[in-house]
Amino acid sequence: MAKVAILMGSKSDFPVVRPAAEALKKFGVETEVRVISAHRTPDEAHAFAENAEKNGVEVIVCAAGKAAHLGGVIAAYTTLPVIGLPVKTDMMGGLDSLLSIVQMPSGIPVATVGVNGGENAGLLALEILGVKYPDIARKLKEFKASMANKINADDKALQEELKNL
Ligand code: RP5
Repeated sequence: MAKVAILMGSKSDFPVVRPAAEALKKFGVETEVRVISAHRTPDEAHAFAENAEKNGVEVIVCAAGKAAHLGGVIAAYTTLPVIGLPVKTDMMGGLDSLLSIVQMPSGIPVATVGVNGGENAGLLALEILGVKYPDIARKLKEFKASMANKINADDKALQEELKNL
């Protein structure tokens, strides 16, 4: 069974992480969700990253805010794909978190989703897993088709409304 780890720098990040965990659960992916901080528990971050692959983890999502170094630190110790999830802060809507995660030095990539983009972090993890697991790839195709159906239905309904303007 596919396995994803979702790490967050603080329990206060959980509301942002929740949609990622929900997306993965919906697709039947085993998920380990942990509070591990690059700054407050650096030894745990190091150990987690170093052991992740042998513990069966295939993708790691790292949510953090402010000087958000969790994704970068985890990526430094593993070759597993790391997805950064910047958490919104009072500083310019989370620009501090976003830049801390996305502006990695060459050689240590962290695939970064938008600020508070929990669902997209989960979906991106699923797309990575879909390369290996045909069932996940098939479910993603169904998910995209249902989104397209909804947008087409909304467009149709809007055209009807516009006739009465
Ligand atoms: C970061 O600092 C965490 O990821 C969190 O977003 C931010 C604030 O943490 P708390 O002060 O709420 O614990 O490490």
